[in-house]
Amino acid sequence: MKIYGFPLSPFVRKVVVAVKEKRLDAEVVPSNPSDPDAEFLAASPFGKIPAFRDGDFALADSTAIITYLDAKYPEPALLPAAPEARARAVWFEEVADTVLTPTGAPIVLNRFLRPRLFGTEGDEAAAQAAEEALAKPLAYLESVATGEWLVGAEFTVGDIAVASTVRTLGYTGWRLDDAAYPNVAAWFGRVQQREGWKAAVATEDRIISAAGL
Ligand SMILES: N[C@@H](CCC(=O)N[C@@H](CS)C(=O)NCC(=O)O)C(=O)O
Repeated sequence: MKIYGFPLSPFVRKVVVAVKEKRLDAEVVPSNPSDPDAEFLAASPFGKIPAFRDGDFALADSTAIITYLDAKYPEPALLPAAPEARARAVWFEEVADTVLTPTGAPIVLNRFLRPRLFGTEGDEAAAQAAEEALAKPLAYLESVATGEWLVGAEFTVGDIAVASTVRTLGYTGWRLDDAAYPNVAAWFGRVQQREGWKAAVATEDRIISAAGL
């Protein structure tokens, strides 16, 4: 199994965590959308990360890849069986992918990618505005993160996606305000204690340090 991408991306990390939660083995192949090679492009026709290969089967997009993984390797399930829980898991994945990540993206771009990777100056005003805009999705998550996991008793793709975005923001120096968001902070603490998460972070740390970041 191969995962193409760079685990600084919350979308790539989602797949790495899902693989580790399922106790599967995958090689993470560092792949750069700005300098794609043929093997990566064969799995990701639009050059986006993550991409994935399992034998002859290749696919891109974190949601599509995790859908495949959960169907092919069902234990432990990341998409619950009960209709309500399954839909809520996908909802939280969407909150992460389409609200939290894009809202926080100017922080990542202007406080990490531009100054650390691209060697250009970040737009601090844009980062500051994004930090303020994060209050709305964080307040929402605070109001619902009252159980063990976001959907309740089951750890799901929704937990993976939201936690993955929080971790990427951490690369910029941004920190979750524990006093303002105690439920989210306690939930994130529980995610970080999971063996699958810890294994994914260990893989990530190796890749980031090999890249000199
Ligand atoms: N919906 C996609 C989003 C993937 C995505 O936007 N990845 C970004 C990195 S975080 C990317 O590849 N950007 C480069 C590009 O769009 O060329 C997923 O869930 O995998």
